[in-house]
Amino acid sequence: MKEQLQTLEKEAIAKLHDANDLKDIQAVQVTYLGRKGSITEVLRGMGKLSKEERPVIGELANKVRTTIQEAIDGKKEKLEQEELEKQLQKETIDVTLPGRPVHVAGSHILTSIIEEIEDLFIGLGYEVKEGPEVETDYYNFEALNLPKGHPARDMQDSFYITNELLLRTHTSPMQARTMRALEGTEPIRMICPGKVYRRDNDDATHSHQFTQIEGLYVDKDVRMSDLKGTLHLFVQKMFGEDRELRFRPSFFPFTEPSVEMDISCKVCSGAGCSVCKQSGWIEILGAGMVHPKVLEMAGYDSKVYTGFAFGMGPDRIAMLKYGIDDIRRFYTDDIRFLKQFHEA
Ligand code: 2U9
Repeated sequence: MKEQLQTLEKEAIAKLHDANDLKDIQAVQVTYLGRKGSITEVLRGMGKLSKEERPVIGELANKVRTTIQEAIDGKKEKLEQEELEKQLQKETIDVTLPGRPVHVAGSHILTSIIEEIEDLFIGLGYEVKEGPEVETDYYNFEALNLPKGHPARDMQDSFYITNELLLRTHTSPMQARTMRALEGTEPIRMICPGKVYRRDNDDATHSHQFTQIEGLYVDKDVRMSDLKGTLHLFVQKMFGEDRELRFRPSFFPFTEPSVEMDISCKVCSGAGCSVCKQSGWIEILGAGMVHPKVLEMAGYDSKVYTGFAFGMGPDRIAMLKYGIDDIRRFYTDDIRFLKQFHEA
C-alpha cells in the first residue's frame, strides 16, 4: 500500500508537470483526489490493515494528498500568471494615439439664473428653501387665501393627483409651510426656487412646467418701502445700475396691496421698441405686502408682524436677458441651444 501511494504521488506530479491548461489540472484533481479518485480508492482498503500499520499508512496518505494538492495549486497559479502575462502582452496601449474628447457639461441656463438670484438674496441675509413639487390643496391654495371655489384658482388650473393633492402651481406653499412651522415666533427671510406646473397649452410663451423664484420677508414693522428698496437693489445687480423701476397696482389673493413691477427697456431707453411692445417698460415680477389673512392662517399676529413677498419667473428673465423667443427651448433639450450659455 505504501508503494502504491508513492507511485500515485509520482504519477500525479508527472501529469501536473505536463499539464498545459486548467482543464488538465482539473483532470489530475479528479483522478487522484476526487471522491472516486485513486487515493480515496487506496484508503478504502485500509480496513484490511493491521492496527499497527493503519496509522502509518493513514499519515502517509494524508502527506501524499497534501503534496498533490499543493502541486495542483502551484501549477494553477503558474498557468494563471502566464495567461495574464500573455493577455497583457496582447493589450499593450499605444500611448501616442490621440485621446477621445471629453465633453464637459454645464448648468442649464435656468439653473444659472436661479443661482444668480439666490446668491444675490443670500447676500441680503435670505435663506434658500426648496419644497415638495406634489402639494396639498391646503398649502397650494387655502393657506394663500385661495379658498375652494375662489375664481383665481381657475387661472392656476393644475395637474391633480387626488382631490386634495396636486402638482404645485407656484412655490408659495413652501413659504406658507415655513411660516406655519414657526407659528409666529420668528421673523423670516427666505427665497424659494423651483419647478411649478399649470394646465396650459404649450406655445412660445406658455409651458405647462416652468420655474419660479419667490421671496418672503416677515418681521415687525416691515413696510412697502422695504419691498421697493430690496427690489431696486435686485434690479440694479441683475440688470444693471442704470435701470429704472415702475410699480403698478395689481391683485394677488395672497398680498394686499399688490403690485407689478416693470423695469425700463434697455433696448430703446424708454422710447418704445418691439421688445417692450412700444411702452418703454418691461414687466419683471409681481409683489405685495403679505395679506393679513395669510399671516394669521400661519399663526402670525398681523397686528405685530407685517411682511412683503415677491415672485418672478426665471424663464421670463432668461428670455429677456438673452433675447430667447420661445419658452419651449428651455425644456426640449436641444444641446446646440443649451451649449451657447456655457460658451458665453
Ligand atoms: C406667501 C405669501 C405671499 C408671492 C408672490 C407674486 C406676487 C407673483 C408671479 C410672477 C410671475 C409668479 O412666475 S410667476 O408666474 N408671482 O406675482 N408672488 S407675490 O407671494 C406670497 C407667497 C407666499 C406665504
